[in-house]
Amino acid sequence: MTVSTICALATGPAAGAVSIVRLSGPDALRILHVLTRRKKPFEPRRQTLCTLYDGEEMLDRALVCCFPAPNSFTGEDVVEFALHGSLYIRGRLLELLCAAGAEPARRGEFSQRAFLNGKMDLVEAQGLCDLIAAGNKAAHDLAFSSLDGKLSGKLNAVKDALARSLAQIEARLDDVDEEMPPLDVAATGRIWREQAQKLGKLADTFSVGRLIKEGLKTAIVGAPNCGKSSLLNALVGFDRAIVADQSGTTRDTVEETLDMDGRKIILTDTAGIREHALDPAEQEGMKRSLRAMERADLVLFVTDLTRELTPQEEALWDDVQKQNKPVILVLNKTDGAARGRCFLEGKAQYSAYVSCKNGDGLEALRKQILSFASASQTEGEDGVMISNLRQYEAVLDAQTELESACVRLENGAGLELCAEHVRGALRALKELTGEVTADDVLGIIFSTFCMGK
Ligand SMILES: Nc1nc2c(ncn2[C@@H]2O[C@H](COP(=O)(O)OP(=O)(O)OP(=O)(O)O)[C@@H](O)[C@H]2O)c(=O)[nH]1
Ligand SMILES: [Mg+2]
Repeated sequence: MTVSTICALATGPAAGAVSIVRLSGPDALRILHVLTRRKKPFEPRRQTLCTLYDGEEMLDRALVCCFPAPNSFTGEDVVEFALHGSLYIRGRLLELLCAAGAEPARRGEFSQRAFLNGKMDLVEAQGLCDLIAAGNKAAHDLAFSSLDGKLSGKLNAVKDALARSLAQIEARLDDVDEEMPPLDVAATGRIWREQAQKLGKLADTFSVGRLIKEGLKTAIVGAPNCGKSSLLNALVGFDRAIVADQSGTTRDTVEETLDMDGRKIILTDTAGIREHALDPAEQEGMKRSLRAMERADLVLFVTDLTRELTPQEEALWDDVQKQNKPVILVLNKTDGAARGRCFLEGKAQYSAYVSCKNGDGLEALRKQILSFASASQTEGEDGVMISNLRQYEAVLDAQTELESACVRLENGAGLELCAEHVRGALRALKELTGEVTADDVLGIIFSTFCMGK
């Protein structure tokens, strides 16, 4: 199959001082010479200032850099054009590149080629995609540990151990004359258990890895007028939601993302829940509140210390408990005249006294929220975590297969049967790193990448 030469804008879509257009494939260098009319070869990996021609006219004076194969991002001949960042120049250059024989790249196609040319495995490629999307330090660090090969390294270590023990078994299965010493069953079982445990630990990091990558979805719920919108505003630091004296101010959910100490927190303020809605809009608002609560990773249940608890609030509290997710009871309006202690406090595992009016207690609440977004409990000592569902499922698959292998071995099953499970575990891990992933699956994975990458 002949490989095409692809091109795309690698920088953002807006006009800026500089834009970068990338060209990769067997025709890249030929096309570069056509556009620059230069006869001499370009020095590899050094920027050269040259004129790009559009027919007889000059299109731009640009810095051009060549990366001849295989020492390039994709492993193919690559050319990068650093252009003046006008929308016209970049658009016209892409047209000229296509006229000279290139094709527009699909999403993630440069990374896909890098993967196919052995420049990185699938886990590292995913890390690269996540790195570009990372909006805070934690997500950045997480992506970097994948891109850097730390996650792949762990997976490869497990793969190697399994491949070695599989080779031992297969040698025995082939050994019809029984010349080899018998397999050390106990030692083999130990190796599989050990590897299954490693995979289990890695799978456990997904809950936190996912939160770091996607953000901690935090729903602020409670009765009307208890100060939910005030709390949202206090936490985000500006007047995001309308705050008013009357009950039933917030109707639609109000979402705001914030960076708390390098962690992504997605706060959702909701309509207060009460027995009788004033109108259909409030009714719909309350439905949305419940939905936001169901989707949340963490619930902030706000109550107003200056009021008695209503039966409706108690019922809502019970509903929240049924969701089986972490809840912080936020006792608001500590600046006002308290009506005794809120009896919910005894029931709550986590609580915080705050005043959205004067800011008291907010710092402590912030710390509590952060503890749910932070990786301290499950993060591996090396910060290597799984943050992607596909990876998580593959690791779980591999772990399950290995555990089945251990059980079979302990029950004295034949080696062939055990080996089949170990092969299953190996297959799951190889799919994860991309050694045996089907083309259509690869296409789907890379299509989630950004353009020009
Ligand atoms: N004294 C005092 N008043 C507060 C505090 N927090 C909020 N309020 C007041 O309580 C009233 C309701 O605040 P909101 O933030 O709109 O309450 P809400 O829970 O969003 O109300 P709905 O959207 O109607 O459900 C407003 O008058 C706020 O100024 C607080 O900590 N202390
Ligand atoms: Mg409100």
